[in-house]
Amino acid sequence: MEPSRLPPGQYIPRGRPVIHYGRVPQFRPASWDFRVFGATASGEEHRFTWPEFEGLPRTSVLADFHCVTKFSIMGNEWRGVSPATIIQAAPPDPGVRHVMIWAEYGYSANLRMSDLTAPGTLFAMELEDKPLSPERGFPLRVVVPHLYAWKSVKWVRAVEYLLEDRRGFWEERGYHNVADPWREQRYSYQEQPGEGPP
Ligand SMILES: Nc1nc2c(c(=O)[nH]1)N[C@H]1C(S)=C(S)[C@@H](COP(=O)(O)O)O[C@H]1N2
Ligand SMILES: [Mo]
Repeated sequence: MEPSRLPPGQYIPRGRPVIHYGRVPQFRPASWDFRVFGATASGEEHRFTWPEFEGLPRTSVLADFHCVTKFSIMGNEWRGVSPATIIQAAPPDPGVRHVMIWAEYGYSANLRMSDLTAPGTLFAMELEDKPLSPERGFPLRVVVPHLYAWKSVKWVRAVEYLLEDRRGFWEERGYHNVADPWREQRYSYQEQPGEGPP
């Protein structure tokens, strides 16, 4: 039998919901930047302007999308910049095991370094061959298809390399630090020792 592509407790909705906390930010290309900061190997922050970021090589990912509110959207084609490209331009200190992804208005989500470098993870600029729409994260969002979608940060502006794990926006508000949909890691009370910051 084929293994199911739908994680436990998920369903396929009609249409494609848009979900976020707060307002859709304006994109201002002249002041937009993408920063890599925290525990970089050099100790320096690395900053991309919009023309620099837009010029980076792109790659495609075909992936499913699982929201903790239980809907899943199957087979999305994202296109954008591989995290490997960013990590190569601004390498982390060898002790870095975790990152914080930062968006406009201070939204954030933490990831293990291994989630950032996982094959499906992408800094996406396009969905289904079109630029992201404003409400889906234009001009840039993260997609982390193997984790619940609150980790797929829209309107992303920075990556912070962490020497110790720290909770992001929803992880501080009762959601699971790891967020693997196949293990139904929805809430922080389910965390096992070692799955979250002490
Ligand atoms: N910046 C930002 N990114 C965010 C959110 C948010 O509130 N702010 N919500 C997350 C949640 S909970 C989900 S389910 C997905 C929804 O993505 P979609 O609107 O493309 O369906 O975006 C995620 N990324
Ligand atoms: Mo969500």
